[in-house]
Amino acid sequence: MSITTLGQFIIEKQKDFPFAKGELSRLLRDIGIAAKIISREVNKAGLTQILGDHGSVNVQGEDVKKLDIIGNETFIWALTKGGEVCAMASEENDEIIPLDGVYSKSGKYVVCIDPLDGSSNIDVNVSIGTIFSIYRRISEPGTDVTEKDVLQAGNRLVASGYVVYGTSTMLVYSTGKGVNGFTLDPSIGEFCLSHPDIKTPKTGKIYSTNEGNAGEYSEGLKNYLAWVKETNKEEGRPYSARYIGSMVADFHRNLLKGGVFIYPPTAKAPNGKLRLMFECIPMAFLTEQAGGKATLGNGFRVLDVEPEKLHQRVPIVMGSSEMVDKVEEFMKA
Ligand code: AHM
Ligand code: MG
Repeated sequence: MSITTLGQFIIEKQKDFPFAKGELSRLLRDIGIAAKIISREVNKAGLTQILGDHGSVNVQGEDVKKLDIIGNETFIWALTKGGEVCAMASEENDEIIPLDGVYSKSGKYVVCIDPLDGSSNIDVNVSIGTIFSIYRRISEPGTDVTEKDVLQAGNRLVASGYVVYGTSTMLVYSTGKGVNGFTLDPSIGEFCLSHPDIKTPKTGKIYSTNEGNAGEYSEGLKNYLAWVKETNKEEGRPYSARYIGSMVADFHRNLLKGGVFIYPPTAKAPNGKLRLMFECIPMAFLTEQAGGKATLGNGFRVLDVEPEKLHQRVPIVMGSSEMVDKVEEFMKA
């Protein structure tokens, strides 16, 4: 048989890190397990009353949990059991979450997650995703973990990835040696390598932004949006607008097909909407690993931003390198 499961791939790739003791491999395996559980919950969500708002009670009298809470709890459970992680930070929690597993205090790693990104799409059966990133802790293993362990720039990232719950469930990740994608085969319950060594095209025909906000965009960006529709016809045809409103799904499509994703500052969100730690850094890392670019829209690399707050937001322009350059050219002008 010629399939490679995620578990087999992780073990094979451990060779790339000669001093590795297997902790990161085990951690990645635990993330794979959490992803499978969340995928199962997402797939049956409409049948088991876990769509919609948290706070209601189901027919059995049990609390109905929102999918993003299930996602959060699943990660906390999987990473606590694993023992490689001393703390987690989640888009769902204001503060970092020290993990209280038997081995957690001496765990070398911290993990940031957005357990269910694109939440507005949950109730309408449109793709959503999970985003994760892994850092080596700064404090001594065995001591109390602090927010500083989590607030690290993306250029110190050990690994990041996402799971997209789409027409099939896929897990895509990188440990800094390229990007690989795995599709969940429900018949055997395994993620199987389906997209080895993903490289994003240098250019493409897709732009992804919430154009409903365009009235609040900078003049430069408005001009870019006019150019993609009109002037750009010189290049053959206008670009296609594609915006799902689930960053993971928008990102995944653009990664494979080529495109640019833009979430700039708006009046409502003067620093942009997307969170540095939970959304922008992990995706920027994957973009760069696939040969693309991710900036704040002014040439500054997302991975070089020194985080100040856990839930800090930043503007982002990311995707095919030539397309990012073009957006920046307009934004500078
Ligand atoms: P969420 O973390 O609350 O789900 O919000 C993040 C999502 C991203 O997935 C998506 O790119 C963006 O919000 C869409 O925002 P908007 O509706 O403002 O375009
Ligand atoms: Mg999110």
